[in-house]
Amino acid sequence: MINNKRKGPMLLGIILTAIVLAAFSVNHSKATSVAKDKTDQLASAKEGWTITFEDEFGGDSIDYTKWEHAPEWPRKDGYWSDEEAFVDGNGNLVIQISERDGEYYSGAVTTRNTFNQAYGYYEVRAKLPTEEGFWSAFWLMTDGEHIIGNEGRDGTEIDIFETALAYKGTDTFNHALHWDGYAEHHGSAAAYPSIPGIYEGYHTFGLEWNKDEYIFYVDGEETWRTSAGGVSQVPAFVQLTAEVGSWGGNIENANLPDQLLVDYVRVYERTPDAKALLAKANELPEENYTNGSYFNFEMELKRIEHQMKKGDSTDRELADAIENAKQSLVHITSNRQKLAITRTMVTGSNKPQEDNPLLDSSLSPDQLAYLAFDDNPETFIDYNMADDSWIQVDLGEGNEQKLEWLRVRARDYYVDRLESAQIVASADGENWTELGTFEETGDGWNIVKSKDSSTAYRYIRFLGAAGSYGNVSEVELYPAEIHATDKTLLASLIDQGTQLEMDGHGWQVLPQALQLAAEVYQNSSNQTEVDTAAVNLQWFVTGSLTKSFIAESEFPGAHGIEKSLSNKLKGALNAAERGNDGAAQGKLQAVIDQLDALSEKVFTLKQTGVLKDWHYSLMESVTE
Ligand SMILES: [Ca+2]
Ligand SMILES: [Ca+2]
Repeated sequence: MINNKRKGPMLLGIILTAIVLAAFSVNHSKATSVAKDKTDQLASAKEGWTITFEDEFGGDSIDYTKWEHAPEWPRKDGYWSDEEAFVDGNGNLVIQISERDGEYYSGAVTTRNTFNQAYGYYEVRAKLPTEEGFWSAFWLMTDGEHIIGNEGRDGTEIDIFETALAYKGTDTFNHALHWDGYAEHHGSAAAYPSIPGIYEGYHTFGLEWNKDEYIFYVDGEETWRTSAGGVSQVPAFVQLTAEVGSWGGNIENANLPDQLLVDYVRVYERTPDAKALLAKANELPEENYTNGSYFNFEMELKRIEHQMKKGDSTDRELADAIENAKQSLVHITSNRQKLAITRTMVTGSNKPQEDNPLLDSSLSPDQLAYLAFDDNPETFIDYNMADDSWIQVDLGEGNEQKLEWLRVRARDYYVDRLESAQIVASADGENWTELGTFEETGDGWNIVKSKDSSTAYRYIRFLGAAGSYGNVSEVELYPAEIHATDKTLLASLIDQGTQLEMDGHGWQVLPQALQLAAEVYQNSSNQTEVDTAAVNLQWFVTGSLTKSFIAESEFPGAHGIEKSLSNKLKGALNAAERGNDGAAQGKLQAVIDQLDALSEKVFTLKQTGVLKDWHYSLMESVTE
């Protein structure tokens, strides 16, 4: 994320300048670009949005941490040239069009290697050039524009403004979208607003790009709203360019040089609602994930919640942390074996295929249906209309299965088309029972637990949602029977404990506790035994973590307290070894209380928030 943070005194100067200038600003907004530049800096805050990129083009050089020149090479009827893009020292980027020795040159800058973003709000304030034979543009581009298929969802050229029609003396310019390359499969859409005075003075051109549509603005007024191409889902870079070509008229008629003057470029993203995201993450059902991954996930959510309460993190930082925590979850199906589905088990309803450049049109309905079971997420089903469509698996007589988990993957870029898709099952191929419906779908695997894992079924069907195209790239079915013991939490704690021991931070009793846990890990396939061993080890790992933090704090009484706690832990460990009875639990709880009190004491002495934060999440995890 690029964010040009300004220092306090400078900001104060800007505010004072703004107040002084306010009285003159109405009719003199472009009288001096220094004044214009500084007043605008106050406007970059935008309610509900967070700025992710901005350049006010102050200073005496292009900021090359933000921009680079587009490569110098022939571009249509001219050349892109580094010389023709520069800042004017008055707060403007200049994209110039020049003639030198009978050749035409124009400027072009890009954020290709410095800044890319999907979605958001993009705004430029600029004074447009008016001469003939070229056009200037503020546009977003991605290499994905050239990928044929998926319309513009996998990449679209988004032209926020282009000025090719300036030379006609009209007030018309254009917004445009291009996708699927520029040749045979080229798709495009455009709008040609006419705004009196658009080629005089400075104007703002804005684009809101969200998951559903593009909304274009000029001077704050909406000028075009469209979802043409299906709306790009991939990050794009920002470009300011001019290029020579006959679309803009005859360059020989131009008085050159001419210039596009750019006052600023600002890019925002919607400020994420970290609080709502955290609440949603907390609702993820524990039983769907491995114990180990869910334990670490919960710890991380508690840490994030505490960080949120402290109030010194941005919503973006919190939202990213929540997303990372979710990504670390391991679904329980990763411990299971999916049903093996072979080609001959699969049949498909006789629905015509969509005419899609990504699909082999010679596939029979059954071959098409098998694309959902070929272990390749890039192959998918695409019907003209999915209503009443199905793909069926016949497991065969005597091979009926009880199913517990159902997983589906959407076709890339079309996750919403999977919403309301269903999996149903039947013993006789005639009477069908719903096993699950995919209500909300997203990228990657969408998983539902079967509503009936106690009945063995021979026939399973995937039903495309009515009104959709049946787009599904993979279907996986997981039987109820295969149920491996989940040792991921115990493994994770053994790893943590071993690391503490290796780093010399462990309690004296930690090796003993690790040995006990390792024996259970190796020998037991009883889930209760494994979980109990994990809970016990967790407390010793926690105690050892506390020890390492005492050493760091250089707390004078630490060693005495450590010794006392170590003895208590030893007693608790012995009790735990004798069996997981109430007395052992009670002793361990007493140790936890001691750790808690110790932490408070050290915290008071150190007067540092770091210690408290660290301990907050630690204690919550062990006392619950
Ligand atoms: Ca495409
Ligand atoms: Ca596939």
